[in-house]
Amino acid sequence: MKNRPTASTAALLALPLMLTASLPAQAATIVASAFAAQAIPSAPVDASLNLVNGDFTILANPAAGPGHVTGDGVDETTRWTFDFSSHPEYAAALADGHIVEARLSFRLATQFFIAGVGPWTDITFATDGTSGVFPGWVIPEFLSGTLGTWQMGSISTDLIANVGVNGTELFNYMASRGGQLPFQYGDDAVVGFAQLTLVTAPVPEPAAWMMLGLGLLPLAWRRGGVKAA
Ligand SMILES: [Ca+2]
Repeated sequence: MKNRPTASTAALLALPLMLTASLPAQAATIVASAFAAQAIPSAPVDASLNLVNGDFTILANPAAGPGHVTGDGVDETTRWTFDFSSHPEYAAALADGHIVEARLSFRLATQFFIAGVGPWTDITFATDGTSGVFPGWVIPEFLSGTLGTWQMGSISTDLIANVGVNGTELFNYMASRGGQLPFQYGDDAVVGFAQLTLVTAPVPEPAAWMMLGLGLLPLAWRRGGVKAA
């Protein structure tokens, strides 16, 4: 029985070491932004053509039908890429391997209102158009106005907490592209500004859990030994 306090003390002394071993990296915050040349494109183009608007490319939509153009914020898909690679904390974020918060902010302009509200059933998600289709953030109808009159506003959400995006999958998608995170917005607003703030955090490494297991083994053996004696 005398050995018991000694074994417990050893475990207590080892605990901070094991916790330290499970935190090899520190949390980091990285930010990337995309800017439009014009909040409202002054010269829309034929619906068969793309329109490059600063960091945003508004895609052609020939299927939209007669009367449609690219750049009027009606029935069109916008693509851009968030580039985190030059952020000062990018290397620290890479060492973490996991995203715990993904705060996406937009400034949007639309003239497409139904029953006085918009944007109408718009959605945004991370994708390069062929892969990485994450759960989409359905933009709430946060603007009010009348059809044909432009209105502008800003909106923001956390894709992890509120949209259900998996933080490890999002991290892997970005890291595998050298810090580039492609995005898409559709389809009844002009994206004037977009910003994504990623907060990363360390995930416990398998090695740390192994150390934890190995650290407890002698303790269990000792306690068993005491009982047998
Ligand atoms: Ca259009």
